[in-house]
Amino acid sequence: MTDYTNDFRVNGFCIVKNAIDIELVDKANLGVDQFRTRNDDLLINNDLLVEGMLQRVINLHHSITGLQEIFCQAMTAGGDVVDNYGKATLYTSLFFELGSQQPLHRDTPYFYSGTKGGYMGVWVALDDVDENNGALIAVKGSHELPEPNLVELKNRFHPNEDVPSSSPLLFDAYNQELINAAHDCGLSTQVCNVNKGDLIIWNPQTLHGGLPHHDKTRTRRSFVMHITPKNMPMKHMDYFFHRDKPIEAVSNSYQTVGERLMSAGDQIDFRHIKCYSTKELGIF
Ligand SMILES: O=C(O)CCC(=O)C(=O)O
Ligand SMILES: [Fe+2]
Repeated sequence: MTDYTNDFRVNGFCIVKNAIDIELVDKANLGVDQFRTRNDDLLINNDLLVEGMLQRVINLHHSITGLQEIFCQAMTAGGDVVDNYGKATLYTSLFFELGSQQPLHRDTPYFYSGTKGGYMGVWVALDDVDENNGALIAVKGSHELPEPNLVELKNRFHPNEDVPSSSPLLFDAYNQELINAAHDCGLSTQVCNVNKGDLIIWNPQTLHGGLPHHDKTRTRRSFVMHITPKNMPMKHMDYFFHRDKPIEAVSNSYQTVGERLMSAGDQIDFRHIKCYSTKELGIF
C-alpha cells in the first residue's frame, strides 16, 4: 500500500507530492494567461472577475488543453485511489485564481449518487499555496463521522415541502452539525500547504474548505476535478435529503482525452452567473 493510499483511508484525504510535471503546470498556466489576454475585456465588462482574478470557473478545462492533460496525469499519479470504484472519468471541474475561501463542508449533498460510491475531489496546485493565499484545509478522520439527523435538518428548513436541488441554509446547517461533531471528537484540521504540481484527493464525506486569501498580490491557481466512474448518476440536495427517491441510471456523453474519458461539453460557467462556449472564448 502506498503512503497516500493509507492517508486517504485513515484521514479521508491525501497529498501526492510532485504529481504533475512542472513543465505541464507551466503549459496550463500559459494557456490560462492566453485565455485571459483574449477574454479579459469580456469578463470585466460582465463583472465576472473577483478582485481582478478568476474565481469558481466551472469546466475551464474545455478551453485549456493543458488542464485536460493535467487530468490524465493526475489520474495516473493518484491511480491507487482514484480508480478504486472503476476507471475515473472527469465529471466537472472548478478553476480558481482567487481562493474559494469556502467554509468547511462535505461535498456529498451536491454530489450524491445513493449507495454507489466513486465520486472524489482531486485538487491540483498550479501555484505554491499556503496560509497567505487560501490554502485548502481538511479535517482528519471527518469522513467517518456519522450523518447528523437528516430528517430533523430537513424539517428545520423545509417543514412542509420537498428539499430543492440547492438549499444553501440547509447545506450550512448540515455542515455545522458535522463541524460540531468533529470538534466534540477532537478531530484536527490540517492546512494543506502545497507546491505547484502537488495533488490533493478527498473523500466526499471529508470536511474541507479554503482559508481566507489574504495576499492578493499572489494568485492561488488551482484546478479541482470532480471525478466519478463512467455513467455514475450525480444528484443534489433534493435526493440527498430524500433517500427514498429512486435514482435512475444515466448514459452520459464523453470525449476521450489520452487514456481517459471526460464529460462532453463546450460550456464554461463563471461563478454560476454566466456561461460562454469554447467557440466564444477560444481554445488554448
Ligand atoms: O478549492 C477550494 O478551496 C475548495 C474547493 C471545493 O471545496 C470543491 O471543489 O469541492
Ligand atoms: Fe468541496
